[in-house]
Amino acid sequence: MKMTLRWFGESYDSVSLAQIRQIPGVQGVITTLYDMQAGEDWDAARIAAMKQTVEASGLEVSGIESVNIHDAIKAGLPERDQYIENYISTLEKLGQQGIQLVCYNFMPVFDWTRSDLAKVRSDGSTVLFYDQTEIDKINPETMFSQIDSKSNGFMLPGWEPERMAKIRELFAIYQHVDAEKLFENLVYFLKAIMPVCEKYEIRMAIHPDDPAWSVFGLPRIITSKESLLRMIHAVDHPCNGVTLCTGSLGSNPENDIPDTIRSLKGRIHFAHVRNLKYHRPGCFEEAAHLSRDGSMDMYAIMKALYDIGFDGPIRPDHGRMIWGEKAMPGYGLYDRALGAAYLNGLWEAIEKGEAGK
Ligand code: DNO
Repeated sequence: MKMTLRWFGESYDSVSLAQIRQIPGVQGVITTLYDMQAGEDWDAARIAAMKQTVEASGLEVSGIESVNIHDAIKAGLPERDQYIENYISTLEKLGQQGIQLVCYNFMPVFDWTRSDLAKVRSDGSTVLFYDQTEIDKINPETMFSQIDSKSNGFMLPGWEPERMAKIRELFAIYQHVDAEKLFENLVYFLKAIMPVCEKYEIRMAIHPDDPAWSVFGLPRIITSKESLLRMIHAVDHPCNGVTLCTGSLGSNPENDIPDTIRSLKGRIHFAHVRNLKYHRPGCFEEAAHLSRDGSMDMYAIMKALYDIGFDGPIRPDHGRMIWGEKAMPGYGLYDRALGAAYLNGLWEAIEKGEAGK
């Protein structure tokens, strides 16, 4: 595996490349052109400049998170083909720069959802928190303004103001899109992009829905081992793979993550590894990465990745906000650096334990 950190670009991130370079074992960043709207065709010169900036700091661009998918593609509207053309053109330009991993999601309207971005824990840190009973009390617009007001002034991934200004329109286009239709639209999209992925060996890595169930009545289709297997079999190409996100899949405690990892051997192209603490069904907080701080067995997760021979990029995921840091919720430096060090430690122990057998 290759340890990486997510980085939003110089104009958007409070964390610098120089800081990331000093986290032991981190070799690259997972980045994006953060101001690109879903559906836009990315500019080749900007991709090249981004790559140059990253490489000048001694790191590599290990992948893109995300090239977002326009809602016309997800909803299967007549104009989807134009947006798919743009997507293919963007992949072409990324491929020409040797960038060969793209993370994306297929969640309608929203990306990830939380009811609180700064829940205070007993250790004094703040964390992202989800409580379905809170979500049930509000409408999508209220949730957006709550999220926006707690974002520390940062633009959050998936919560771009442009997108949220059109929230009612967005809900309207999904009126006749159920889970089956959404799945068909995903397959249509993947079949269309596979040739360009094959040409440049770009690994597409779908991010699971977060949380792993329907929110505000919108269909969600990437929520379990079964749905991930269905999706990789529907377009059975090595470039069609998965971002194994433990926090998203793990929002449903019935998802057995080590077992899911083992069943996806060869098709996990990217991993987001973090821990959660369950409070009750539909309610969890994002714990520190350490197993005993939350509900997940992080050793078992890393061991499963090791056992399937996972050699792609991995990144610690959302961290707690600690030591007075002011950063985008989930994306500060300190707790993610602790997470990277911990995951590296687990990996070294597994590797040496296996070698000594
Ligand atoms: C949240 C992230 C997601 C993820 C996208 C991938 O912090 O895990 O926003 O990047 O769903 O497209």
